[in-house]
Parts: sequence; C-alpha cells; structure tokens
Amino acid sequence: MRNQLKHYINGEWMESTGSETIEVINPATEEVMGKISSGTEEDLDKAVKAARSAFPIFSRSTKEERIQWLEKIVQGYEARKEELIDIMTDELGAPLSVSEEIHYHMGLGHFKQAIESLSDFSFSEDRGGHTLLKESVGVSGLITPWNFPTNQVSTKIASAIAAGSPVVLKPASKTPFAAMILAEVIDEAGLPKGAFNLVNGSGSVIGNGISSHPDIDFVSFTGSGSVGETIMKKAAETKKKVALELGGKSPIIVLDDANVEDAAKTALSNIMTNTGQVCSAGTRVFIPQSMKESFEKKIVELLPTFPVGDPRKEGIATGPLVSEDQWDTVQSYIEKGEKEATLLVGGTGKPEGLKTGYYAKPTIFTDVSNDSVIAQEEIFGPVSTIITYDELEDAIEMANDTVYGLAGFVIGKDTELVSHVASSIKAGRIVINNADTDFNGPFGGYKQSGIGREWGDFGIEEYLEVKSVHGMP
Ligand code: TAP
Repeated sequence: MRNQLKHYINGEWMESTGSETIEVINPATEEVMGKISSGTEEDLDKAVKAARSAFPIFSRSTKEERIQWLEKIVQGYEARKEELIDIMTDELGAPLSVSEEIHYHMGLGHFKQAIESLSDFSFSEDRGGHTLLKESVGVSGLITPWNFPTNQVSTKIASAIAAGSPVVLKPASKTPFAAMILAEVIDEAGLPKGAFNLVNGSGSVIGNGISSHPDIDFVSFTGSGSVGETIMKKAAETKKKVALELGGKSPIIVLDDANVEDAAKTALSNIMTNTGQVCSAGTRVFIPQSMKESFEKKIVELLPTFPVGDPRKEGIATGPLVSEDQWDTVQSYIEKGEKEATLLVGGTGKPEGLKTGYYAKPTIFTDVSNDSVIAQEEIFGPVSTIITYDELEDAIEMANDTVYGLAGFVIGKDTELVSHVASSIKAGRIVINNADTDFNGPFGGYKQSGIGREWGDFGIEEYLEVKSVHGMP
C-alpha cells in the first residue's frame, strides 16, 4: 500500500493543506493499491508562486545547463527502471512487457530526444530585416491522462525544460505514482527550486485551477475532448495559450496488394496494445471488398496470439482496462455495436476465467458502416471495426469523414499509392507499414484531435514565445 500524501513544491515534498485523499485502484485486482492527496487551491497556488519565482533564473538558463539537467534526468530515469515498470503494471494494468517496451522506453525517449533537439536548437536567429528571439512562454500548467503514465508526462516536462519554462504538473489521479517517481528523479537533477512542481488532486479542483489561474501562461493538456473543451473555455478567461492533445478514431487503410497477415496483425496490435487505450489507435480498418473474407479469417486466427490476462503473468499481451468506469463505457459501445454491425469476435462481458479485474473481451465488428456510432466515437478499449471499400478514393473519403484527425495507418506495397494515401489522410501522424517511431516526429492532431504539437523540436516550440527585434545592434 502506497500512501504518498505529499506534493512536490519549490524543490521539496510538502504536506497538503487539505486532508482529503484519493484512492488509487489496481485494475487487475480491483484492490486499493495506494492513496494520494487530493490537493487544494491553496496547494496549487503555492506551486504556481514557486514556478513564478523560478521563472527569471530558469528562463535565462543556458542551453548547456538545460542539456545537463536533462542528462541527469535520463540517468536517474534509467536507474529507476525496474520501479517504473513495476508501478505502471500496478496502476495502469499494463503487462510487464508493455510497461517496459512501451511505457518505460517512450518516457525515456522524450528526454533523450529533448537533449538531441536542444543541441541544434536556435533561440536567436538573424532573419535579415529583424532578429527572431525565442523565449520561454512563462509558467506552464501540465495536465496529463492515465493511459501512458510516463510518456504523457515526460514529453511535456522534457520540452518545458528544454525551453526553460517552469511547470506545475497535475498527473491523472488514476495513475499518479509513476509521475511521482519521475518527480523524485527530477528532484535529484538539480533544477532551480520551483522550476518543476507536482500537485496531485482531482481534475475538478487542480485541473480546473490550472486552467483558470491568472499566473499560468500556458496550459498543455492531454485527455478527452470534453475536458479539453472545458479547459479551453476556462483558459479564455485569462487569455492563456492552450495546447490540446485529444482523442482520435484513426483509420488503417489496407491496399489491395497488402499482405493479409501484416494487415490483420496491424489491426489487432492497434487495439490490443495498452488494451486499446491509445489516442492514436487505428480503430477503423478499411479493407478492399475482395480481401474481406481472407482478412476476417486471419483476424480470428491471429487473435489468440495476443493473450489477455494478468499483467504480471509471462506472455500476456493485453491487461485490463484502467477502471470500472472505462469497462462500463467499453461495454456500452459493444452493446451498441451488436445492434449496428456484425460481431466477428468478442462481445460483452469478461473473458473466460477473468472475473476479477476490469478485463474486456477483444471485440471486432465487421460489415460496419462508417457513419455508425462505433465507427465515429472514440471507444478507448480493445474494440475495432472493419469497413469494406471498392475504390481506394472511397476509402480515403471515409477515412477523413470523422471529426478526428490524430493519426492514420497505411498497409500496402505500391509506393505511389501508399504515398498518395499518406498525403490524403487529414491527420497529424501517418505510419506506413508499421514503421518505427521517431521521437522527433511531431505528435498532435488535425480537426477535433487537438491544437498544437508535442514531441521533439515542435514540442519545444510550444513552450516558447517568439519575439521579433528590429534594429538589433
Ligand atoms: P479526462 O477526464 O480527460 O482526464 C485527463 C486529465 O484531465 C486528468 O488529469 C484529469 O484529472 C483531468 N481533468 C478532469 N477534469 C478536468 C477539468 N474539469 N479541468 C481540468 N482537468 C481535468 O480523461 P479520463 O476521464 O481519464 O478518460 C475519459 C475518456 O477520455 C476516455 O474514455 C478516452 O476516450 C479519453 N482519453 C483520451 C486520452 C488521449 S491521450 N487522447 C487519454 C485519456 C483519456 P483526474 O485524473 O483527476 O480525473
């Protein structure tokens, strides 16, 4: 049982000014695994004041100093590897291999990328008629979700440090402990006091407080569209800059020359990795009509290669959903899907032998219409939809017929057609034939998937203001 009832403010762990706590549930056992403080507005205010006091020194720190801090964070992060993997398996329910290969590595990747990006980054540029200066945006408020406990926090913190912007972080209350380990790592990196602050608490108090705080200049939020909308409205009161990384309903377009097995594996890994709780997950699979039968057969054949179960057990690919609420949401979408389309595999209820824990059955619908609810709304669970097409242009049109535009996937061999599809999908990130992730590739959405970009050089730019100086001596 972890009772971590302190916030990290102004370089030290401090008691909360309130006495309320929030329980953190292990989704695989349904047991309370620990408690955090439910922070108050007073706690938040202290953290904002600390960040504001750190601003003059932190924003004027040199590139070399920032690189040194980031390097120390990388060392500290690597030293806590086993602990980070362990805690993400408990708080999120991620299988140990997923905690290591995805969560741990992505978190680390952002710090390493920030060092690389910073090495070549120019904060001052002679543009002929003027000099362009890039300066820290001010105090940043970071609000993160539970689905990638280290990745979501690291990408924001790494960019903020690279830009010299002091931060106040509010991690998701479902998965706060990995972020607290990160705070300990940052504590040891020797940043100026107040440059990094962490206040735990509810979205309604701390998240809301960050969005409306008059002394916060920029809010970087990742999470649901509805909370993103609330944050934008609140932030409008003080005209603060806002970056939103919201949801998606990403298409996977399979070309008719694609290898059926590759296509089926891609479709499955998109909903089985992190139990489908991935904002960029490809959850609408566009298949040529001629491939329908062989594709469906492959899906059914390959599904057992993604075993669902206890995240601590060897060989498990997919753990439970993060919470009972999330399980209920996923169930209600599966019920809707059973009315709207043909169930290929899965369905409502829990998988056999998994009665304790928020486990859902991997569920794939076929004969899906692109305008059905299950093809339009983000489900955030192990649920996919198969949609057939006759002409590739129809597939592209359907792929773009969504309010979202976070990501897109293409599977196929014809290089011209693959490039054509990649440039036609209206989304911020396209992955062709399961190419590896480049941490310097900007991440963020078109349309209602968000505003702004994270990761690498573009991520650093979010924490900067630009100033044009005319007549610089
Ligand atoms: P959200 O409610 O959006 O939570 C994300 C973060 O925002 C958490 O830190 C949360 O705090 C905080 N928050 C909640 N209400 C807030 C408010 N009024 N003002 C400011 N911050 C607030 O996500 P969720 O409830 O965890 O998940 C709901 C749905 O969101 C999911 O089903 C999924 O569709 C979507 N989602 C999307 C993403 C991405 S990456 N796009 C990630 C997670 C979830 P608490 O932790 O204290 O609630």
